[in-house]
Amino acid sequence: MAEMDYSLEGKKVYVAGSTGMVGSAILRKLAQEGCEAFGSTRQDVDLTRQAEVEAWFDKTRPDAVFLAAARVGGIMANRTRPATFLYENLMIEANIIEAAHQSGVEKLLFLGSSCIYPKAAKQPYTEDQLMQGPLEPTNEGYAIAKIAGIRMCEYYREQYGVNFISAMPTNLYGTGDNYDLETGHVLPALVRRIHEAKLAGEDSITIWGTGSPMREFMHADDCADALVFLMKRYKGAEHVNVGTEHEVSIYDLARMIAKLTGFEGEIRRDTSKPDGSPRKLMDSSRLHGLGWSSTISLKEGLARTVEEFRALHAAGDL
Ligand code: GFB
Repeated sequence: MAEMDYSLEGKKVYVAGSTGMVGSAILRKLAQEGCEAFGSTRQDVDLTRQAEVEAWFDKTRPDAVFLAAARVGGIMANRTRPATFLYENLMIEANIIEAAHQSGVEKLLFLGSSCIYPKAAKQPYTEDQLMQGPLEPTNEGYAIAKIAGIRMCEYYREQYGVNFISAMPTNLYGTGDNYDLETGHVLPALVRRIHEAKLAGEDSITIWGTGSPMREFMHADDCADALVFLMKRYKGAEHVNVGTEHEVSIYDLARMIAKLTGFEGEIRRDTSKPDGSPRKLMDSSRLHGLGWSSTISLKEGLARTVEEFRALHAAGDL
């Protein structure tokens, strides 16, 4: 296992994005690390506003920062609102990275996404393929913002000598996900659509696209575990891929969800909707080489997610 670089014990640790799926998973994980972890809500600080972010860092004085705040969404949200995805993500990253530097933060971990890699990159994606070709057009705005965040961390390291690192997780799902059918990612959208079809006694559901794209899904708790590991044990300039190295087609994902929800109807395809990237498998050997590996299989994570969704749905809490 890689040597300890930064002990979190006794440290003040700010999780930007703590109300989101990944940020809340990081906060839960930090509860076992002997540190004073805290997040923020939009009432505390609007992270797209530089003066508010500076005031927040002056007031809270964190030692370490997880930058998990972002405007995120599924393929349709990304495709129809590229200006919002580019603008908000650039502002959040720039404000937090600069404020962290100004206030003397000891270590910062920036979170990106697997969509930073070129559309035609070799599979599985290795870290060195960044900026080697054009991006997938359906989420180019988001990807450009995330690439800028990676470069900011690298440049701040070079210019100021700070210990800022970046991690690129694969497609995530888990507790606190967005179950909206229009703006959400594929996994929560299919859990909702298939569960509701089962309850309504429908004999078919329709997935977007051809169903053949391949995706690598990781549970947010697994990802949070990897991120805390990296915060403690990684100090390199280059970003690190965070994935499980297991992939599944969208159609097979729908079949797994159908099995868990007891839905026995037909799975149809709406090919007027976009497929996006045909495949997005990441090479996570750098992370594995440091001594971390995933523990939540898709089967187990999906079963947990379907149970959580059932409870939310029954309580009318969506
Ligand atoms: O998670 P998702 O929306 O985004 O998955 P990406 C899109 C894939 O699932 C496409 C298919 O192949 C869709 O055709 N799909 C099938 C559906 N049914 C549905 C459905 O009901 N809802 C949705 N959303 N998709 C995201 C990026 O790309 O990946 C983000 O948009 C981010 O920026 C994330 O980087 C990791 O996997 O294509």
